[in-house]
Amino acid sequence: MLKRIILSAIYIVFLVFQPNGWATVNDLPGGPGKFQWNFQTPVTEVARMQIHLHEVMMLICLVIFLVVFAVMFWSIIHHRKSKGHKAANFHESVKVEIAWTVAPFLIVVFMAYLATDALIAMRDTSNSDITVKVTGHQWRWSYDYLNGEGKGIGFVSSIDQAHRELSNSGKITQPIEDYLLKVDYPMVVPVGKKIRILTTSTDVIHAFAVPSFGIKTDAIPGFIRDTWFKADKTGMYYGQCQELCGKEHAYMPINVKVVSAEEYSQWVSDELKKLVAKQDDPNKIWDFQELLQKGEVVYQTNCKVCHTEAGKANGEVKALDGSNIVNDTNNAAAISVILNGRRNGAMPSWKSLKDSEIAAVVTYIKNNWSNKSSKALQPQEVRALRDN
Ligand code: HEC
Ligand SMILES: [Cu+2]
Repeated sequence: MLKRIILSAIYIVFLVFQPNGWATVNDLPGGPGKFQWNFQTPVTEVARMQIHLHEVMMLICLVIFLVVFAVMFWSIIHHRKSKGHKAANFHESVKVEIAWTVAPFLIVVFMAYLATDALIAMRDTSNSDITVKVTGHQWRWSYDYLNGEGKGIGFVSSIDQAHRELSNSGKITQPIEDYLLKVDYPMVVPVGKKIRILTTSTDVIHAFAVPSFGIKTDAIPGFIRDTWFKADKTGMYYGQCQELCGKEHAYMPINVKVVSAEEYSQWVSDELKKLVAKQDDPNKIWDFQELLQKGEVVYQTNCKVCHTEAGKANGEVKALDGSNIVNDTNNAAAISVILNGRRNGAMPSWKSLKDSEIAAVVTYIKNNWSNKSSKALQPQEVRALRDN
């Protein structure tokens, strides 16, 4: 009853202040629910341990709360002045001081004792079946499968562009189940296998978190940290970056698809086939139209966030439209800005893109808006400028 009243009140607040926002979500199996009050449904042993621990701790807090307030109110009522009570005088009572030091100490030690199993389980990344390196970038995640049958698979996972645009427009008329949680390439893992995650970052601190797995680990540039999970149910699970990392922080969701062992093998073989197909023939000469088309896709997914659709200046981001570097007849300047980044990563390094992707995006920015070079730039030119 009380819950209903409070929920209705929250609905009304949402209705008044966010006429579109409240219609944008629905309960999501394996993810957050609408007006969810408690943790997301756990699908790992660690997540269940954490929730259990949380409940026990809350109970301990509740008991302490009740005892302290009972004593307090009882004292206030029974020792009040109007009853003519004379205050007892026990300043610097050694007994009381020992009691209020020892009692909390014992309570804290007891709580630590309860938490030990869960903490050890969370940190134990040994004997994993699969290791995946997860790298945070402003503002997307990339995944690299380091061992097992999927070894060699690697991809960048970005928020669904349609969702991202809807968020800006604010014009959402019907609920979208995985609103702002959908990505182009979810991380895929087999059910019931211990997955070790290594986290790191290429720019600022991000945090990789999936609540239903009970994991949250910072991704720190220059450091590698690890965590693990073993999902015991197939399905789609969601998380978000949980360390404020800049303007698009709210738009770097995490989507883990847990599948059966057979489906995983199938996915791996499909991905490996795609990898082979994607491996560009380094000597291929691309034609202009092909590069423009590919370049537009690369630009939309990687560059548009900062450089805008129109290629105009955007705060500290320099305009590409009319830029001297971009229009320089020598391509090396533009390629090396893209390969190496600028100003400590304000313009990120795009070394992780393939030669053909960089060649395509440079061709695209050299021939879009008012820029016109009408010349195709080949992947070899990029290869030649890589320092490795
Ligand atoms: C995180 C934001 C961000 C993203 C994403 C980004 N850039 Fe930049 N870019 C910048 C900033 C900031 C500068 C200006 C750096 C400076 O002050 O020298 C810049 C500068 C450049 C320049 C040099 C322009 C000039 O005239 O000096 C080029 C070329 C460029 N970016 C291309 C790209 C391409 C291609 C992509 C996509 C693959 C991309 N950028 C993605 C932020 C970004
Ligand atoms: Cu982040």
